[in-house]
Amino acid sequence: MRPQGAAALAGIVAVGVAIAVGELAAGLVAAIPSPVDAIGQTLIPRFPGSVTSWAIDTFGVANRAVLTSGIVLVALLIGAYAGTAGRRHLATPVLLFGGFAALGVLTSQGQPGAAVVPVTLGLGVAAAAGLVLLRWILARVDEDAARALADARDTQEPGTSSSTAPSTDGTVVTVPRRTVVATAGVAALGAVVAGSFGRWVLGGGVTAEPSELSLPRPQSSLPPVTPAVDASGRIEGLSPILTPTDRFFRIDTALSVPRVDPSTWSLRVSGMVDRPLELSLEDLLAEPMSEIDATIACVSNPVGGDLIGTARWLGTPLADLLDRAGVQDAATQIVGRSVDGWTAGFPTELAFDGRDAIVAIAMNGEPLPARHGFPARLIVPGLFGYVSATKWLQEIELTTWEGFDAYWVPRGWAKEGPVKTGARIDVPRLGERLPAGEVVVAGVAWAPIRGIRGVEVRVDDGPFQPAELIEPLSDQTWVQWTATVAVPQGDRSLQVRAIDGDGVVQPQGPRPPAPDGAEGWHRRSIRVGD
Ligand SMILES: Nc1nc2c(c(=O)[nH]1)N[C@H]1C(S)=C(S)[C@@H](COP(=O)(O)O)O[C@H]1N2
Ligand SMILES: [Mo]
Repeated sequence: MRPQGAAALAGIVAVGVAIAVGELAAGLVAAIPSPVDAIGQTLIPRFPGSVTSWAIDTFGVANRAVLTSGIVLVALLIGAYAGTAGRRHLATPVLLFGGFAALGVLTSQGQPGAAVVPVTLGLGVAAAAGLVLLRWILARVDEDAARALADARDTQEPGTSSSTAPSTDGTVVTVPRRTVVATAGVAALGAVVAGSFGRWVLGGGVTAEPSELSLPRPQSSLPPVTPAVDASGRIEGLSPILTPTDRFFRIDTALSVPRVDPSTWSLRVSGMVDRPLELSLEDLLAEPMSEIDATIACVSNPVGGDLIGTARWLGTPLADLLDRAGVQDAATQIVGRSVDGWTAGFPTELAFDGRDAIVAIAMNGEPLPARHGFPARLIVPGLFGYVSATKWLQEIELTTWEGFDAYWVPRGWAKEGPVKTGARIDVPRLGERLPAGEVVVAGVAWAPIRGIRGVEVRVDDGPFQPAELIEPLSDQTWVQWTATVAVPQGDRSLQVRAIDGDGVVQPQGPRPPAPDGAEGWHRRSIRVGD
């Protein structure tokens, strides 16, 4: 291996180690946000809306991972440069590593819960670890190169011309691979293990706070979900009527899950109200609680997609809090603001029109997990998440409709986000081979808060036939449906459409998710017979 190559490798590994130490520190110390995420979070709002939308369309839920990988990749490339430059002058890597640490410290200051001293210490240690490792490997590389050069001079006898002898300008001097590769390998492995552990913790792997909370009882409880109201026990592959929390979709702009300290957290009701409120978590838990079943959906959910789920939420009615604060007549918009500065807004009247809008503190009988907004979030049945479902809620601000555009609006998404009527085929599964004859088709359909009046299925482009509806939990939730249809042999497709509670047939579309939600009748290809 040539010394320059070895030096570049050393630089890459050293940056990897520095990043890993930074992520590990972030995982272990709540006041240190992930440096990689901090840089990413600072970049995101600076991207034009078209770039953000493109990234979400192209990479879907993975867009976060793509951004963080990109940042790490660029850092590793700069590391390769730092390594080669560092053979001559250690000043270059010192500047680059120091610069990265400084960038991490600066960008972290916009992150929730960040404290300057721990961040500076953590990133200082991370940069120092990388530099010490780099210096050590570079010293070995130079020693080995010098020795190889000396050996080459000794063995080169006068008058012989050996094709294997290295030239004295050093260009083909080789370094014993073992030292560099072994050190680099061990360091890289350590970096991967430490970095992954840090990321795992940041991703919500350890969430001590939520489980410690004891939940208040609702004023009246909903009946338990029995097999009679959940057909998923009978039909394999059908979505359960309540989505288990660990299978619930997650969508947000947070690169790492905000970890809120329940002892210092508070919720404000502010803006155009006569009596602004501020509630600690204890205060909030003491409010009257209601239990509601509601389906929430993401505007980015494609036809047939799974960015939709139903949970039994526990929370205090939004209307009660607002009445207490005294909403002024001119306040036409309710804006939810999260601890990480994200916002969502919807018309004030929707908190008072009879739907069960709540400040939720629990889902499916457990305190909200960190991923889903611990300690509190808004749930407004019938509205897409991006206009309503603020997680890690910190402030409910009353303002005017014209006076404020929430996070996704300037990025090209519609200002109003009612959930569109939709239906999805869960069974049979994609590409499933089935015996000829009668085929059981099943799935879910939703039109919160209008409810579902009917669901119809058809084979290929044949006539639509009515499906059977399982008794819904409420008009705010999806319904399960099943149908048994005769399917002739061959490559076939099944298609579904829903009819909402007002009797309106779901539009055929197709339309993409942007700017206000996808439209289309979900179709599934199957193979029947041999
Ligand atoms: N703080 C915060 N809350 C947020 C978001 C976000 O980016 N930040 N995304 C919203 C969007 S777009 C959706 S679809 C829902 C998803 O909720 P879930 O992740 O609990 O399923 O959260 C909403 N709440
Ligand atoms: Mo969303």
